[in-house]
Amino acid sequence: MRVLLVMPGFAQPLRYGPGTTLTLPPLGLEYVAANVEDLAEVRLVDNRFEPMSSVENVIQQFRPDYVGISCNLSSQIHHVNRIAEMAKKVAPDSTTVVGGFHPSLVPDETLDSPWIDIVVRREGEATFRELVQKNSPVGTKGLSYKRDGHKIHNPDRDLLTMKDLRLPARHLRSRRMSSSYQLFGFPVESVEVSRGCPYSCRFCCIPVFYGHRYRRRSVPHVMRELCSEEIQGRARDVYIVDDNFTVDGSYVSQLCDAIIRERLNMYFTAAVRVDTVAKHPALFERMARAGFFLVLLGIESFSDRALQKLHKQLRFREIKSAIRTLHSLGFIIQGNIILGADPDDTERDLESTIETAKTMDIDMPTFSLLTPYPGTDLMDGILAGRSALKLVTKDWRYYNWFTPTMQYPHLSCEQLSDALKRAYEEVPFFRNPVLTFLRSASKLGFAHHLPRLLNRARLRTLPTNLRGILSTL
Ligand code: B12
Repeated sequence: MRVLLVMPGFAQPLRYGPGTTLTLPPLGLEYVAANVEDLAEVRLVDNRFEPMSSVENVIQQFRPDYVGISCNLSSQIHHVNRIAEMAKKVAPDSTTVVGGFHPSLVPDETLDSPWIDIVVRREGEATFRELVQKNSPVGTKGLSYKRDGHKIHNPDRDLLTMKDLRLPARHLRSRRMSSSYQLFGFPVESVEVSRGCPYSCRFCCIPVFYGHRYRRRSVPHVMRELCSEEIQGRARDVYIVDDNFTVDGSYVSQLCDAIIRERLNMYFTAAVRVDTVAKHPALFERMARAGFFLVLLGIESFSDRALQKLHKQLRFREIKSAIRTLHSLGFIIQGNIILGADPDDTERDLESTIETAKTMDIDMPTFSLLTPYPGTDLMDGILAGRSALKLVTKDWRYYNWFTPTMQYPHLSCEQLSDALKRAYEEVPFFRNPVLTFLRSASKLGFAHHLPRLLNRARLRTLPTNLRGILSTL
């Protein structure tokens, strides 16, 4: 049995923002691969830097029985379809399988494609394993598939127990893949500590995808991965991909203690909620000591009214206080701000959001438009006619955060597009990386940073790093 797993390229390059500064390994596919390696010969190809012609060559030569394609972003589904079409044409006997957020949340529509045979809904590890093992979708929980012109949706599969997770199959990467995963030019690894989020922000599909449950791995399990040769031999930077890393403060403290005890001397990036910073500053001090350096904040809006409508459970004063606390601890902040966060927004509101952003000390501000992804309360409300907003397109290619997809009562699509353009022009992204780094580095002292900076892995990649940092200027 042969299995080819494909990470699709982005259909459209990012128009704005830090798209070029970060490329993460295909962690989801590496988890899936780890669970079928003992059953099949597995290959992994990353179409973000391997052109379609290379993917085609691999299919031609490898002749896979299963071609598994990841599709987390709705805006990728069109491109994923093209890959599936190519697979079917080059290897007509292969079965095409897609997994990830988008197909999981609209499986029926995904199967409308003549090129896609099977959808693996939600977590892929156990479901894909069973499919490969039985070599048939019949009766396998968590699968949707087509048979004799009908779509069949097998029952859901229970969520996995995180302690039993096999570690991702990082060894399947080609040399080219290994050298391509970077954060500002530094080799970076992605690590997942938990799945799910207990909050219910209206624009987020995580609660539905993970059945409103939050699960996390044990500290020793995570440490085993962080200390593995595959990570230690390659990268000094780790990007924690969890949506909300600090859900359980005492767990995060224990993990940080273990990282400090092991003297890992790495830098970590994680997404955290603003209110957790405001409520638990001591936790962030511990994180800073463990090497957490860049934090991603979902700020979303500076208006309490908009934050309330987004069900964000957050207030503007907490945003201000979190930024102060994080800077006092030496963190560098990336914060996203939504333009048109409130359905009742007017042009004046867009203007005032941009003006307020200029006054906030966010090192790397990014801006986006409110986008109703499948499985979100926002999309459900629109489809049910409960919202003042209306869809202007259902072409998923435009669901990229930067293209207007909804009609507002008091705003036109042009006004939204113009405001987004202006925001990126007028509010600088990472205005002065060297000064920002020095300001942050001085907080915990050079003794903290030196072993993280002066090591062989880092020096080897210095020219690429400088290029990465310069590209943001
Ligand atoms: C890290 C991340 C990013 C990284 C890039 C990731 C990368 N690989 O390079 C960055 C920061 C660049 C990014 C950018 C964006 N992201 Co993003 N991102 C994530 C995040 C937080 C983690 C992804 C991840 O690694 N998960 C961990 C792995 C283990 O899980 P997984 O990939 O889901 O795989 C599992 C299953 O899905 C399934 N599976 C997946 N693929 C396949 C394939 C097969 C064959 C099978 C069998 C199973 C399977 O099995 C896997 C194991 O269980 C997710 C949310 C999340 N918690 O997952 C959002 C998420 C995917 N992103 C999202 C969005 C909207 C974006 C942006 C548009 C905006 C943004 N938030 O910045 C941009 C788009 C960038 C672009 N160029 O177009 C949305 C997607 C919604 C949608 N329907 O489109 C998500 C779901 C966040 C959310 N809360 O809504 N993102």
